[in-house]
Amino acid sequence: MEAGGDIFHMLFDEWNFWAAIVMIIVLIWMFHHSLKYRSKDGKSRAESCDDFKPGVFPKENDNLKMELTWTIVPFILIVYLTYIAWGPLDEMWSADPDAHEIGVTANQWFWDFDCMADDEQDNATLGQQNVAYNTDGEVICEISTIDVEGETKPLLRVKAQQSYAFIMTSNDVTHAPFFLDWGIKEDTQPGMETRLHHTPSLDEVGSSLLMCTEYCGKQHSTMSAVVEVFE
Ligand SMILES: [Cu+2]
Repeated sequence: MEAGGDIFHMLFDEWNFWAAIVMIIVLIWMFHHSLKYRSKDGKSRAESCDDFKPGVFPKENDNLKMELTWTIVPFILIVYLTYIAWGPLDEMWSADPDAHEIGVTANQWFWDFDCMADDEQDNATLGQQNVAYNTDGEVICEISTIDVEGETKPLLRVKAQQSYAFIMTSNDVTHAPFFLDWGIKEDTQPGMETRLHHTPSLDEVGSSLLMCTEYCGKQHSTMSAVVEVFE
């Protein structure tokens, strides 16, 4: 299974499926009980409550089997949903030694990318690399800019089916790049390195947005970039 997108979408569908099942059971239960236990003779509850004594638990209404059921069944469901939710975390935090590393530095309020090319592969000078090649000489990372509704935004181009590790940090406050179409995000912290892993699939060929999803100041909402996957 591919990292990122697919696994997140499957997880989303499965959570929605179980949420729908739980909702249906709760709604049927609620309407059934509202109708079945309705006061029939028009009396108020206080009048119709048979022998109700304040402060005394009505033991005759107790039902251990039912209490155990509504404790144990949801517990099993929650444990199961928690377990399957670990899958994507494992994918995006995995350490693929063959992944091509891309630097991501967050600033108020823009993104800096770095293709981190090997010096042997291209003779670019030290510092930020705007392009990187694989051993076959194909471009696997390219950085430029793009006009988005009149504003210049960074454009990061990456190759489908190539494994990437994003090595991330921040120059000022906490930010959180969210690769919208890939469904992955992670905080960036000043003075700390965080990582994200993703292998774009052929289904992800095309452009999508990267947005900051940790409020970082007045221009937080404009802190975006375009990520393009090419074949
Ligand atoms: Cu931000």
